[in-house]
Amino acid sequence: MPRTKIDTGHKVEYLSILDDQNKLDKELEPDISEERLLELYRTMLFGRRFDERMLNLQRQGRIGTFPPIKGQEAAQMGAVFHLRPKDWLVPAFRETAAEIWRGRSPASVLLYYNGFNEGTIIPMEQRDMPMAVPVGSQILHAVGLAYAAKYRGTDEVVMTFFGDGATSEGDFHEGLNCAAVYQAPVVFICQNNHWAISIPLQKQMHTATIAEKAQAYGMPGIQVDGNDVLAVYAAVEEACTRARNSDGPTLIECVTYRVMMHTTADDPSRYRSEEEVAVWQKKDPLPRFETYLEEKGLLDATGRDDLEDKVQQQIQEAVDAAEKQMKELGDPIYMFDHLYEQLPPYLQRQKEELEMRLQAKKKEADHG
Ligand SMILES: Cc1ncc(C[n+]2csc(CCOP(=O)(O)OP(=O)(O)O)c2C)c(N)n1
Ligand SMILES: [Mg+2]
Repeated sequence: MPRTKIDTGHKVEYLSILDDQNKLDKELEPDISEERLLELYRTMLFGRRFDERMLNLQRQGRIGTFPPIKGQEAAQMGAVFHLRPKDWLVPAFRETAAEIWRGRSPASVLLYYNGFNEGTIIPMEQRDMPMAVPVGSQILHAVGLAYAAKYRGTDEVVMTFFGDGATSEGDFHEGLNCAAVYQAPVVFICQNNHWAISIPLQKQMHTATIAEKAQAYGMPGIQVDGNDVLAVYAAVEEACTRARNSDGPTLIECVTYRVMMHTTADDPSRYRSEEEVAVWQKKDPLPRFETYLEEKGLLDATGRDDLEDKVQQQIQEAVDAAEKQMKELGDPIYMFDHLYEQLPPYLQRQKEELEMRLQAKKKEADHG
């Protein structure tokens, strides 16, 4: 019996609409109303400025460790913008812009990164799952939600985000397989930002793309320029339509870059070059989208300044509200209170360390 070849019929499609030289492919330009285009821009700008402010707050000791999103605003907003309130968002831990657009208050983000349980509360009617720090675990939750939506005969869509590193977890493979078998209405958004802490993409996998992994599970997969918000928007629109029409899941690989550190506890200069970062800074999604809007006559210098002012004001209000609430709440030490009747030794040690740090902080404040 000679060896034969099975033609799976698949090639990986790559989509870019507004390239990094700002050349627009008119034929592929998605049909988005002027109002929605500006809203999309506002949310991306908010995501960027809030991230910058959080970094300042962290460096001033006013919030704890957090993972910056800078450079990934298009991948997040171009995707989540398609969700209706009755759809589900299942984030990882780097989707601050997407979560805020869905309705999470920026103040609650600040509370969360200061260790207050109050920063994790999601209103019952809001169909968002909490941030998932165990890498890849949220993928399974998304598939379960989508299976339930299908079982109940709704047209709800579930969108989940994860990184390139998460594709090495068993949860990713189990999740995609299960979603395809049950034709569950999930949109899998992989933000391939080239790094999983200090592990570069080429040490994470041996395939040319992440999108091609969809083929093995029997679902459509596409790679898009994740710094081109129009390309993300167009690809995710197709995927959401597919999910709503009971045509199953899709994997979308958004090629982007983590411009900043993994979290504020990380120093990327120890493992990557400045030259590499500089290449990606030139592909920054925000100026690219700004130029597009300017050329359409939707944005000018005055409009941009006004928006910057409004965004900064909103951020300041959030910081003030969070700091006021934190003062009222006191110390976040009660985070240890309700999980165990008796704390295991490792948590007891963490509690004591936090108590010590909080006392030192108080002393420092008292001495001006
Ligand atoms: C199961 C698990 N293993 C390890 C970690 C530690 N960890 C946190 S983030 C991360 C890398 C994630 O990389 P990626 O999925 O590419 O997401 P990114 O941080 O780039 O957004 C690791 C290993 C974790 N949180 N959970
Ligand atoms: Mg990554």
